[in-house]
Amino acid sequence: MSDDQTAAAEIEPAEAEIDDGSNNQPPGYLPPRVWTWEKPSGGQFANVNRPVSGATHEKVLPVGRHPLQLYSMGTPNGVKVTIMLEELLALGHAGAEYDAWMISIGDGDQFGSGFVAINPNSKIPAMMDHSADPPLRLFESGSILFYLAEKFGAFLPAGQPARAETISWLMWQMGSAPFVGGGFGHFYNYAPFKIEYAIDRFAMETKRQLHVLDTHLAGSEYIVGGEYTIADIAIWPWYGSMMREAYGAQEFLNVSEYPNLDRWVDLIAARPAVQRGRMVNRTFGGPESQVRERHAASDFEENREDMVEARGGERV
Ligand SMILES: N[C@@H](CCC(=O)N[C@@H](CS)C(=O)NCC(=O)O)C(=O)O
Repeated sequence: MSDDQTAAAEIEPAEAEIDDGSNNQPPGYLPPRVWTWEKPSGGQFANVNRPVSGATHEKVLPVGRHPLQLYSMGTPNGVKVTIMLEELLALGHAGAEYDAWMISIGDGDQFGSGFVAINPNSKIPAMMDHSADPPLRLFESGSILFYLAEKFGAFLPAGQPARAETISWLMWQMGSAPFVGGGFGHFYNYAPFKIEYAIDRFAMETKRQLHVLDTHLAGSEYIVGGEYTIADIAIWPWYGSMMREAYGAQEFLNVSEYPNLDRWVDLIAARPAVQRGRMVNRTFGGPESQVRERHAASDFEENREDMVEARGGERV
């Protein structure tokens, strides 16, 4: 069989398995010839999911005083960028000062016209660099990390093979985590009911990925040898949270099987810039762990959510 034939065979519909639909979920369900958007899909986020792209409303985004303007939320994808910015500032790169504005994805802020103009894909994080002429837009967390690493010459090794290895792991993270969040997390936690087939499929893949990292980290202090890079910064928010608290699934996934990954999760978590970065644009956890918007380093001392709440909502 040629490669083309193999590929064609792999995308043939599995007709034998769907025949009369009696084994399907719900029983009797058969996919129509043409899918149409007739009802919300159910589950968390159903209110914001649509089968089309583009803006749903006019909304001009605020612009602060720093060159870098981040529009984001403290999810794992958002936290990658705030950790990177805090790390750059900790290294002394004053040009990495930034304003971090809240985009509340549960409220549909990602579909405002100003946000869509920066990211046509309507997902956080998105960023503008106003120090470029004309100002430059950035979307996709991996691309933002890569851009910042090149701009400041930091956290991306200059020489080979370390540079290639860093980019390989960065791309691994970008390609792999959707199976964890959009796959496992969705069906284990957010779906309106539990589907064994879906949970089995994505638990299998999530554990496989955790094992990839655990095996690699058995022989490597950081993701790329002895050097902390954007590969660590990209991987830690997703896989660190899978090891610690995400979806309340740690026992289910038996994460104690991954001691090398466990060591690395603590190693990264101990970094002060990581601790600051994960607080930015955060909307969950205790109010003392949240800095909803960040416009200056002093926000960590003055505008934590517990302090803002104590002042009746006033930021200083
Ligand atoms: N590949 C993208 C994924 C971004 C992404 O999925 N962002 C989520 C939050 S973690 C989002 O904005 N969801 C809103 C939506 O889907 O409407 C990246 O890494 O930047």
